[in-house]
Amino acid sequence: MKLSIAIADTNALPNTFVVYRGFKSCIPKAAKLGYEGVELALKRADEINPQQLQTLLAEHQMTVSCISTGQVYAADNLLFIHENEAKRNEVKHIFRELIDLAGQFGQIVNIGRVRGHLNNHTISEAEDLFVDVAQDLCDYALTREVTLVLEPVNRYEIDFINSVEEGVALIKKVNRSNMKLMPDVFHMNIEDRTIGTELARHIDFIQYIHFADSNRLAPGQGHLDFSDIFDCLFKAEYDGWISTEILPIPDPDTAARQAAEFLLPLIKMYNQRREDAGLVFKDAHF
Ligand code: LER
Ligand code: MN
Repeated sequence: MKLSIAIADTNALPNTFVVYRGFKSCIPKAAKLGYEGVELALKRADEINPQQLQTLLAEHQMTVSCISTGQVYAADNLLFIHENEAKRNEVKHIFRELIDLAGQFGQIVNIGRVRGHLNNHTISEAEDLFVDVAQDLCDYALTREVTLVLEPVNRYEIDFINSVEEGVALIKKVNRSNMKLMPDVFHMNIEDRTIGTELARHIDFIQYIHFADSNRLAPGQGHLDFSDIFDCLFKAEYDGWISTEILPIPDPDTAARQAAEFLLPLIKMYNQRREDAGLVFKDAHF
């Protein structure tokens, strides 16, 4: 298990859920705090200069854990289940470019709120539209060895795919080996019956996890039971990324430091426990 942190470009919209803004200034800061990965929160692939990013990552011994796409939704209201076919094609085009970038960096692209709102669709119409776009993109992503991960998001932000159970049911409908789940424990605290047990129950679908506390502050600043979450993940043999996606409160540097100070010792213990149990080389998520 490794720890990552979400970072967006300096010009990201105010409602972008990231701790840090600015790759050049924040990747070094995150590395110094002990993070091993950076989740690139992007609107378009051309926000990244691959050569420059490669140099920056190498210099600070960091890797990209994932490319997340909240801004594709927030900036242009582009949705997988948009009723207008031209808009759906536009989102596919943007995602193909992000998938190309992920082929070089991280091999994972998330689908958060960009899946869309129900609006006038019935659930079954929305699912059909989603499956169609997701299958098309998964087939493209397979050629780049990239996995798409669907993130259930709580009901106050979106009305389509709120719980882990709903996410898994839709992933089964997409029926592609590179379509997986990205649970976020902040959303699970609102939508799911339990957190740890539910993660363990669906472990075969889980490729990546977002961590924040109950109030979306750094883990340790709210009332989620992280020792139970780690325990359940251990028993389920999870060995992927944990990514810190928290509010930059009281300020980005403090929030990032609080999360690292709380999570890194727990992750160290977790990895030691895995090694003691002879599990370390079992999984190849990284
Ligand atoms: C994004 O990862 C997230 O958790 C949502 O609440 C916003 O897109
Ligand atoms: Mn999230």
